[in-house]
Amino acid sequence: MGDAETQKKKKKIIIDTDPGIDDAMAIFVALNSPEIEVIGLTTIYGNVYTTLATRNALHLLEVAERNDIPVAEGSHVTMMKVTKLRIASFVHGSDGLGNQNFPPPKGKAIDQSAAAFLVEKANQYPGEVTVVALGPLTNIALAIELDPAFPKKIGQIVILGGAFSVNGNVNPAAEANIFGDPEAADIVFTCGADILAVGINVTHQVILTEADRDKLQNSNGRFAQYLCKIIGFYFSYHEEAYCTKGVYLHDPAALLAAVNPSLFTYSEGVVRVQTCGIMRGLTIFDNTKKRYAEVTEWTNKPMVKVAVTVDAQAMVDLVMERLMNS
Ligand SMILES: [Ca+2]
Repeated sequence: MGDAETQKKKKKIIIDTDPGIDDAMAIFVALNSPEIEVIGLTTIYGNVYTTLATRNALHLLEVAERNDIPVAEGSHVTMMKVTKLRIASFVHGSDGLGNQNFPPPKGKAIDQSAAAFLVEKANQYPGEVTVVALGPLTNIALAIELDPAFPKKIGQIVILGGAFSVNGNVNPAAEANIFGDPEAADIVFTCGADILAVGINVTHQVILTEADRDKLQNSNGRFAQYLCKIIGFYFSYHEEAYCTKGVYLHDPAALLAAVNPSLFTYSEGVVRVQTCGIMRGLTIFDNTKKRYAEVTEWTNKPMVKVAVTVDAQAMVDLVMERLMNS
C-alpha cells in the first residue's frame, strides 16, 4: 500500500479539548497512533478558560513538533452565554499543565472559530470525520446551530462525558464536562449524529498506577518524559479527592474509543441531560426497552451509544505503549 493510500485509510480525527493533564496525554496518544490522523484541535473552557486552552493546545503541538495541525479557538461562554464559574485548577494546576510555567507557544490559532472549523471539515469529508470531545460540548452544539445538517455529515462524535448509573465527579449528580454546559450536552445528545458516550462509569476503571508512572519515567519516550513532568499535580489531586495512588485516564480512554472501538462494549438508547435544579448536568439513559404509557421527553429522540464495559488493562497498556515509543 502506498503512502497516499495508507493516509486515506486512517480515521480523520478532530479533538475538542480543554488541556488539561489528561487531555495532554490523549493528544500525545492520538499523535502517536497510526490508525488515526489528527486533522485539527478545537479548544474549549473546562479545565482552564478557553484562551489558556488554546495556548496549551498550541504548546502541546509544538512539544510534539506537529505545528502543521491547525488549532481553532472555541467558545468562551456556554450556550446560555455565561462564563464558566468552575475552572478545575485544583485538578490540573492553574496553567492546566501541572503548574510548570512553560514558555508561551510561537504559533497562533487559525482565523476561524471552532464551530466553523468543525462544519467546514464535516463538509469537506462527509461521513469521515470523528470528533473526540474531551471538554464541555459548547463547540459541537454551536456547530449544529451553524449547520443543522452537521449531525448527518459528521462521521461520529465520541463524547467524554456523563455518569451513567454512578455518581458524578462535580457533585453526586453531574460529571464535569456535561456540568460545564448542560444545555449544549442535551443538544448534542439529541442531535441525531452517530454518538458514543464514554462516561466516568467506564473511565474510572482505567487507572494509571504509580508503577506505570515509574515505567514512563524510565522510558526514553519524549511524550512519556513530558507527561512525567506535569502529572505529579494530577496524582496529588487523586490522592486527596479519591484516596487513591493512581490517576483516572478519562481523556485517553475516550480517544482510544476512536482508535480501537473493540476495547469497549456499549448499550444503545436515548440520553437526555438535566438542565436545571440540583441535578443540573445529570445524564439519564433510557434503554428504550419499556413502552411508557405516556409520551416522555425521551420519546422519539435519536438513539446514541453509551459505553458499558471496557478492557481497562488493554487500554492502559495501549496508552503506555504510545507514550513510551515516542
Ligand atoms: Ca478534558
